[in-house]
Amino acid sequence: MFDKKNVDYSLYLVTDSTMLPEGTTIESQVESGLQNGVTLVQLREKDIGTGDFVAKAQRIKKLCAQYNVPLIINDRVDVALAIDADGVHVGQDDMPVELVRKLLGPSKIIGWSVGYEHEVEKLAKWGPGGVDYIGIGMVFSTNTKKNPKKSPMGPRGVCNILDALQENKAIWCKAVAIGGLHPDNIPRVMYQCCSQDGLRTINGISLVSDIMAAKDAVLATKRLRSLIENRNFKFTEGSTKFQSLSMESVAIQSVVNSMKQGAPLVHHITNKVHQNFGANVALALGGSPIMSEVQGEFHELALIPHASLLLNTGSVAPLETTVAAVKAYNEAKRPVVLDPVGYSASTVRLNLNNHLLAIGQYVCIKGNAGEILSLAGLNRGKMKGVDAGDLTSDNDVLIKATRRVAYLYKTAAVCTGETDFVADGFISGVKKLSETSLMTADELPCYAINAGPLDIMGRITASGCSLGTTISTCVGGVTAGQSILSAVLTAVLLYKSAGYEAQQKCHGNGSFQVELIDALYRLSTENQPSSWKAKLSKV
Ligand code: TPS
Repeated sequence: MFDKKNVDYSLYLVTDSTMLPEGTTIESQVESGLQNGVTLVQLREKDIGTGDFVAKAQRIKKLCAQYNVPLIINDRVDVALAIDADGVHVGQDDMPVELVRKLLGPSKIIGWSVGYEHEVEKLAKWGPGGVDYIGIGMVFSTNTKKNPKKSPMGPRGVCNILDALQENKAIWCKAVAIGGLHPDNIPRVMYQCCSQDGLRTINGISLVSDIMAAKDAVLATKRLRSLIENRNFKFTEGSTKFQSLSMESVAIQSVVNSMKQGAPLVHHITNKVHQNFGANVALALGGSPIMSEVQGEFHELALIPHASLLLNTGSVAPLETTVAAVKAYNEAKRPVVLDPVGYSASTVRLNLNNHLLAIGQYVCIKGNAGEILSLAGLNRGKMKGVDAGDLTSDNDVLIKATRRVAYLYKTAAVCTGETDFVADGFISGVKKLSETSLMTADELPCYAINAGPLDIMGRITASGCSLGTTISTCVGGVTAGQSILSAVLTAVLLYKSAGYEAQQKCHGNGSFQVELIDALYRLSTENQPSSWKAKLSKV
């Protein structure tokens, strides 16, 4: 008899005999998994008679025993008891957990499907005698579950559940993620999913189709196992390690040099108002702008050296187009900058932006105060106890929100305003299952960039969007080993300094636009950051 405290949840296979490829059986697929690194098995059979279920369970139990791997039965407590399985997994609508425990006794494993924080509150009340682990999901959409009642939660949803486990002190309860998990998204899920106190990550990856529907389940399992062992999630050629960047630092000059030399292709998917101005900003910086929504060419564009993608959701391009673009650039390990314009201004925008946040990894997420507050979940509507004053002008709240966005999406978060804030979320990326993060959300390094009031910026169109262009051009130029965060900070400093210069020289809104482009050209060409007006300080 195994000890349930020592169960290895890292690669948890859930079966389904309706998707087996020709020439395979449930036994052959499970055995291929067991031989190559599956650490836990759940027998899940939906349309099958009790007799057949028990017979199958006995065969699978024998197999699992050969590899010293526990066997969990889905839903059917009677079958689990009949074959003396190691545990039962139940969903929210199945037999209540208290009854399952009563029937199984204290030493068996009980797993529960969880999608909401209030479910975690419930399991915390039951204590260690209740649920042993939860299956958090669905993370992404899946064809495996018929008529799913929940919509995909994305890594952020998993983070919320991990937070709830911490807040409710359910320390004994292990957690696996499930739903639409495949090699193209597992490393990112492992990288992003962590509670905000840094202390809890997922303990395992649980999946059905990636192994059960695999023509070669040996290869599929080996690939999964190696992703789980690998602690380096590489989503950009640039380095996500960052030391420091002072105004005198050569780091800024080297970022600008790389940008000029690399002449990055800056692929914009952006709103119509921004397209022309953004293209001119990219050109002034030495970049090569392209405004393409032609899905067929995304992969080709992403493979061009120094290509970067700026995704500005202001004009709400078709979901399919934006998703394809993010996937192409993520796959090519080229940087993607997200500007979630009007993040939650309407349901359509909220859904689109949340979908993009769930399916991709961004080197930078840039927004104004309102957008960053909403992304962080700190906007007034949701924040308890705050009913007066304008949060968008409360710097302490904005800094907290910027750090939280950086932490949630493991990105460089930029919050724009009279003072811009930049938080480094890369540092909090989780390296491996069950490992804790280096930092809490509130401890993330955060920087303030200021050049005094630049009111005129708000009086021309697309000035905020063009900071996105500047960031994309800077990060596109980054060479291997150069830091992404240096590039983001450099872009913010450069853009603000150019804004200051243009404000001094212009005669009104019209000439400000022209002067801004001239200033971006001049400051980046001269490359003397010590003379830039915008100053950086650590907060
Ligand atoms: C550990 N569940 C949620 S999504 C899904 C299932 C079966 C389908 C995933 O398929 N957590 C655990 N066991 C369960 N049975 C569930 C949750 C329920 P695919 O990997 O093919 O997307």
